[in-house]
Amino acid sequence: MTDPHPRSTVPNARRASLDAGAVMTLEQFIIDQQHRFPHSTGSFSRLIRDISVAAKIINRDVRRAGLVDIFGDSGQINVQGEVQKKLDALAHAEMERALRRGGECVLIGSEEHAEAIPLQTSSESGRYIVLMDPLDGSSNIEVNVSIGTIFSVYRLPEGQAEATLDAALQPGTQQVAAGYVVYGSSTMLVYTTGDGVNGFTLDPSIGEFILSHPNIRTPRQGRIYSVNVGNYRSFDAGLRAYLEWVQEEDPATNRPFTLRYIGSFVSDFHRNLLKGGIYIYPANTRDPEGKLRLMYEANPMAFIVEQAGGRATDGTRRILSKRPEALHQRTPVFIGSEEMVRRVESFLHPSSAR
Ligand code: P6P
Repeated sequence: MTDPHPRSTVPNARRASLDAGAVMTLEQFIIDQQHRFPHSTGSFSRLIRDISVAAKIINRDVRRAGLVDIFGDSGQINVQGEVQKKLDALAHAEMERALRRGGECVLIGSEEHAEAIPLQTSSESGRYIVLMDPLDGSSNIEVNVSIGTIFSVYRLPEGQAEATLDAALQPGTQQVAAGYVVYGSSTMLVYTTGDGVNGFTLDPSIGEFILSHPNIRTPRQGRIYSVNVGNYRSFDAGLRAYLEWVQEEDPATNRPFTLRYIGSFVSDFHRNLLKGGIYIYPANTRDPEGKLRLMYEANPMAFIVEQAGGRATDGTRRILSKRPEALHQRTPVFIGSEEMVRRVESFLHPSSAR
């Protein structure tokens, strides 16, 4: 069987050692990647490393959630009006602490804070903006269902001295990196810098993320669809027609498809990325703009899925090309295997169908 994950983004020297069964840590990978871009100053590498440190600490807290009194509500209401879970607040605090300490980030945008957070960094370094959902799917915390962290990285525009919110409101095509951490049966960090997608599994015995999924490519076609069909009656007629189509018996197109919906975007996305599938959170009568946030959920995952050969639209437009107007704006999301996204688009816009 050919390698499902050809190691094109892993430098030859390292690939040889990988083939010999040696492990590559995230630290080594970041250094190798940095050597491949001679102009890089190491600042970007340090930023990715800072995020990975925060991910390890959040992982520790998530794994202890049932044991230490960090369960349940923090009593604070976050900007989303949702009850903020203690772990949400902790995850934000760990990311902010790591980014402040690292000194490469000038501004943070977070689901947990209404306003963007400027970080004081020395003027000669610190040119990056990090937008994040510190803990996505937190309603699953109490029932031990996997959750995740999502991050998106932009560069402070050239010539812009002050890190304002406007500097953060760039289209997704301007991202310099995007990634997520999924706290599941194991903890994985998956990210892209625009040169393919690589997945690292945390080895808790040594506290290192190990390259386990080099050069992830998502299948062009799949059989898994992830959508909250409880909202079926509030969906657009075209989407309802698609949801009828996927249930029809047709061996030639591998139908009926399989419904898998965890209620945790990072987990549904990660499974579909590896196995092929589509995640759908559409506009509906309750959420006229959809539920997911453009800047720190849809854009980073769209960057990743496109780098892995998939597709991400709002049903009409490419997610990455949308011009943001606000930090917490929402967008409908259709994301995953290219052929599956195109198929549902043909139901949403029958007149323009192929
Ligand atoms: P619903 C979690 O709150 C989240 O943002 C995603 O992680 C998840 O896919 C979705 O909302 C679940 O929303 O309305 O289906 O419960």
